[in-house]
Amino acid sequence: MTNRRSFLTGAGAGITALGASLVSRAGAASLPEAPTHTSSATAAPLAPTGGRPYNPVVTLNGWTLPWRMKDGVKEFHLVAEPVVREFAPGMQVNLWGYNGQSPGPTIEVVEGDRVRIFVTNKLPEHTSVHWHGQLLPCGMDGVTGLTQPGIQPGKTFVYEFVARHAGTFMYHPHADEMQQMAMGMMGFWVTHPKNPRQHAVDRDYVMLLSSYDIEPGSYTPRTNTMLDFNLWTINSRVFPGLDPMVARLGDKVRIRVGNLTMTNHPIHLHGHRFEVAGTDGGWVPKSARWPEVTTDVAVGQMRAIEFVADAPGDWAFHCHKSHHTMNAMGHDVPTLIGVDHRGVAEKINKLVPGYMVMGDKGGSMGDMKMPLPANTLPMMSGDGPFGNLEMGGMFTVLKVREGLKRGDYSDPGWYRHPHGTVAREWTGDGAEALPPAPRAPDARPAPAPAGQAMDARKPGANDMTGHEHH
Ligand SMILES: [Cu+2]
Repeated sequence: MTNRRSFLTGAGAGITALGASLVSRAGAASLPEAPTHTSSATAAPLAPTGGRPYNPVVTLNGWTLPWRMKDGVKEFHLVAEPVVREFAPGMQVNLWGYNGQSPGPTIEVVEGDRVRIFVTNKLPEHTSVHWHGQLLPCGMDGVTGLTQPGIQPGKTFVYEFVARHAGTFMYHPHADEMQQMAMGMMGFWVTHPKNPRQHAVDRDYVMLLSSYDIEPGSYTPRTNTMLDFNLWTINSRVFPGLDPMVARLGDKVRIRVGNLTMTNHPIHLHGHRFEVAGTDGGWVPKSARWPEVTTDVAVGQMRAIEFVADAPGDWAFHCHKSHHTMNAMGHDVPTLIGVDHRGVAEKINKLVPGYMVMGDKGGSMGDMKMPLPANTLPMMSGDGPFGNLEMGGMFTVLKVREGLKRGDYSDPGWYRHPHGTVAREWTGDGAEALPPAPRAPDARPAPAPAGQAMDARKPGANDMTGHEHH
């Protein structure tokens, strides 16, 4: 829902271009209006409304901040404020963000633009904004105490600099960072090249990684957590709350990822090979790129990966740390694989109604349907075309389809696989005889030949190396 505190005319998920009359009216005021956006749907790319042309990006489950031109300067207005963000249907979280949302809106400018950003603080404590990766005058760098005093509640500060080089950047506070970033204060920044054909791609997705520690059933992150986060988000959303990334077969696709969590994330794409084409330091020369299917995005880093979407299908895109593709859970659950607790649950159930045993068959928790406290999400959920999609957290799907319209980002539904191209249960014999399945050599010591039991093997010692349970 787009709030009319803004000068933008919100149409559903999209942000439409500013009417010229609205711009000139806003231009008359000294402080630009601060558009706000509270929908968690992916907004359509915001085409440039003036200045040099560029190919706008798409912020997954987010939006781009409109601006106004004043005397040749692009003016933006960010409002730091408490927000409510839906992580996925069924879970609302109290965060801090910008202009109605966490992450804040993406800022898009062109190399060489002079940019003026007004920052109003509606938080209960001081803040500042650091423009991560920008080459700018030191006093515009946004480090509280070092380059400026904190912006006190109710105050507005102005930052102004020239966006000197094209690339992938982010913004975040440099004031009480541990609290403010743990509460979701961050946003994406893209500086487009002066020549829109340079580094041009057909689809350009942007996302920030952040993490939260939210006790199931509660609404506000615990901000003093150092490492033990339980919700791993892309643009403050978790699967199945994340939209798919859509591409037309043959499109050149860029995905820009920034990491503002406290650990690294090996980002993995199925079915394609990509290259890291850019970092927060700039573009990687073509001769220095190598093919990858996973790239690690370390803390405080940004990576822009590029590939040709040449394989139709629904391809998983996710962090490769398996705990990061799960939603909130208790991490102190013991491993129960191989433990035979037949009958145990029934006995405990007599004492503790609702008790259930986790994971004795390997523990596909995605299939467990247990009652959840209010305002939390199953660890792994999501309905796929073949059943339960056992994923949460930093997971979404790249949907590559033939014949999509340029600029069409709507979800094309699940992939229709050509006949005979889907893994299936083997039921046949004869023509499709099952090949032998050789076993790894037995590492256990060979049993002594009969009648020569000379070595002092304790009875049952052999069992210790096996996995039998009695
Ligand atoms: Cu991760």
